[in-house]
Amino acid sequence: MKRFTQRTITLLIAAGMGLATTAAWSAESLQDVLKRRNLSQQDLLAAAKTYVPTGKRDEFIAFSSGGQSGQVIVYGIPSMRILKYIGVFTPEPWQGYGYDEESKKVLAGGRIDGKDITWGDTHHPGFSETNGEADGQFLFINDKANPRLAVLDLRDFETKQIVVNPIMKSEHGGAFVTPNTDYVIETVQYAAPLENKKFYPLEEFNEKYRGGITYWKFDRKEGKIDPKQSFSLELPPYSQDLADAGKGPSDGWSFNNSFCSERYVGGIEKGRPPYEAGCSAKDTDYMHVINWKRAAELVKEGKAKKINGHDVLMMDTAIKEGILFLIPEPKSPHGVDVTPDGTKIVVAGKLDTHVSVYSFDKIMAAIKAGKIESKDPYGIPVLSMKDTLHTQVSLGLGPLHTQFDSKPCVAYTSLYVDSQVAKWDFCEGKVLDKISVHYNIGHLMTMEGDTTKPAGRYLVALNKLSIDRFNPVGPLHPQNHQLIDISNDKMQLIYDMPIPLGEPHYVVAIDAKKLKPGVRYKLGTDSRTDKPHPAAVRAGEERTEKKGNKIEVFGSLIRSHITPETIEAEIGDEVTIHLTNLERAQDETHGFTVSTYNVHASVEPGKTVTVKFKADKEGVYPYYCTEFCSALHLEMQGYLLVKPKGWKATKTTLAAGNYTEAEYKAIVKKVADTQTVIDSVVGYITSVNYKDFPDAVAMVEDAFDQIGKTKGLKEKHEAFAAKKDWENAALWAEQIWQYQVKCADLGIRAKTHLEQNGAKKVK
Ligand code: K7E
Ligand code: CUA
Repeated sequence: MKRFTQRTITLLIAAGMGLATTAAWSAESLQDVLKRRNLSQQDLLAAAKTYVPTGKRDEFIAFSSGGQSGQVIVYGIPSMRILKYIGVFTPEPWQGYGYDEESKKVLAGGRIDGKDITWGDTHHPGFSETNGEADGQFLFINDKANPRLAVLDLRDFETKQIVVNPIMKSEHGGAFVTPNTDYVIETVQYAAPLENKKFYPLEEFNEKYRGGITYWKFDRKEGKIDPKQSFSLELPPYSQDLADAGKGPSDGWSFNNSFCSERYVGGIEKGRPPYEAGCSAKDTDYMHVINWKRAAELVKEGKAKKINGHDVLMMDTAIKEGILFLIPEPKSPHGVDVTPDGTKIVVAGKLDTHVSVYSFDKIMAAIKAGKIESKDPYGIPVLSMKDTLHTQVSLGLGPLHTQFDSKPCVAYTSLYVDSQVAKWDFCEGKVLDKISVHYNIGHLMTMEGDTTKPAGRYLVALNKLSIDRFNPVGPLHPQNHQLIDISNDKMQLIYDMPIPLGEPHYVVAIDAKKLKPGVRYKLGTDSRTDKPHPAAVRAGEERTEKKGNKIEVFGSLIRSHITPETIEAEIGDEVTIHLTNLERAQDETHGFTVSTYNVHASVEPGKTVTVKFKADKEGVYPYYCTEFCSALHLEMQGYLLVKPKGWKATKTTLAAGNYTEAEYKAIVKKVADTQTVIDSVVGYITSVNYKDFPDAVAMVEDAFDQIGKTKGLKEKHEAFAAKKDWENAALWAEQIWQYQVKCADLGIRAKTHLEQNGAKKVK
């Protein structure tokens, strides 16, 4: 401990004085390295395109589905460095997600039939949009297994809401956003009865099982989905798959594909041919074309039926009102993507080499002219492919998903079977380039590639198999996100990134400049509701209340101290601990846990968090801060004492330490030395225009806050010294140093921040 503090002070002094040792530069040349590591010129080019030097940042930020992990993975492009995992459908301990009361409420929104579901099969993240462009405010993501949708706020990258689909038993097509985020679209995957907990035998599949599409109303001001204003359309039991919202001229319409429109029900154990055979027998399935704007009006006019308390427009109504049409599409399609200008819809038929490009104008013309080719078994009008197709292009085997370039008419489609990306022209209908990926690509993604203004530059191939690409880690392999440079005519593969957290079906990326996340909360915020936390405290307001067998702690966290330092309970008490992080400095997060009580909180600057448990075991349980927040982090501790019923104290004094005069004097000297450091840092800060830098101002405020706490302590330790009470003298002097260290740490960080951001001298 002694040596540590000596070292700390040396470091502080060195940093404060701006002394730094220069590392000796490596003598190895670039040529040497190329040879030693067996790298080609091509490798070097790829490295130059992806390497983000230390201290520099990425151009785009990607939000990837975390697949079966039920989370979202955030990474930078082109470096492919992982920045964060965000807990969404699954508890995530680092963020306290599912271990503190506020986030438990979010997860509880995802309960189904009163039961917790602690995982999710996330597939499709989607950004909120303004006029068809990604606006960087919100992210939505679906859970295919348990039909749910989550809302993430990109101001703090936290999950704020989970909603359960009221009529679906599984979904796939979500989350697709309308151009101004009025609605988030979700579609059924596997048909089932729409009424909850209702059994019908598979023999009644055609009559009683249904598909559907839900339009979740998003309230941007509240940052939440409003289930009451949301509605669905009943659809035939044709495994509806992915969807996309129209944009520009096609705004107000949505498109989704389907497979197994054969409505085949397997049963190989009863001697019937299996699902795969029955579900791909026909040459075509159906694209669904829906006028959602009109549908929303019809719901307002009271034309919907309530199913499970939710507004559902039945097929009959949709047909009668002329808002639902089908168009044949090559069999077992997967992706459906509207072009950035909103004039065309691209569908890829997994079991067909073609992508089909439909013209929105032609679709509208056919509807207007009443050119109905046939009706499906439910009476839905079917338009003909011939009347509505713009072009078909043969790209290769297993086309799945399509994304767009910043260059007009240029699209990229993944070829699952061929393990390739095809670059092609959807206006002219011709292939432009192809590149091999490793292996079996599912989705692909270009920067802001499903908006009205794709940014081009990079493409990420999300490959299902990585086989031999990475160091082996057992039979379960990571997947491979491969980065491809698309800024030139020829595509170039430039990076392999293993994804170690489930199968990420899809990812979206946004220009990093569009994201404006905060670095601190307004003091006392409940981050999950974005409202003031009722149990927040300011410094000095901390208290513990006991009512009957309920103990409620209103505590605080600040370097390097938890208030209170002890919590005393009797066995069986219900303990609620609210903690407010009083810090304002950037990245000064404290964590909190109590030994063996399975609670954890991440308390970022300004946040208030609650943990709750029943003290059902007698004993002594340390609690501590779980983030290495400061030099005295390990000392950020306390005890929960759970006493047996009716326990009485017999000893009332704590053990005394043996401090000498020499030790006291050494501490006083240390305090004086540290003050010199602080004075020099303060001298620098006040010599520049630090007030123009809000982050620096916040740190300086925090620093003064800390040093302000030393008031009166000098008199105190000197009074004890006069009485030769060396223990109290030494410890009160030491407490001054504690505050000084925190003050100096903040000051030095403010200084560094100012230097790095070009602060100027003022007179
Ligand atoms: Cu795997 Cu979009 Cu769910 Cu295609 S999906 S690959
Ligand atoms: Cu706070 Cu460690």
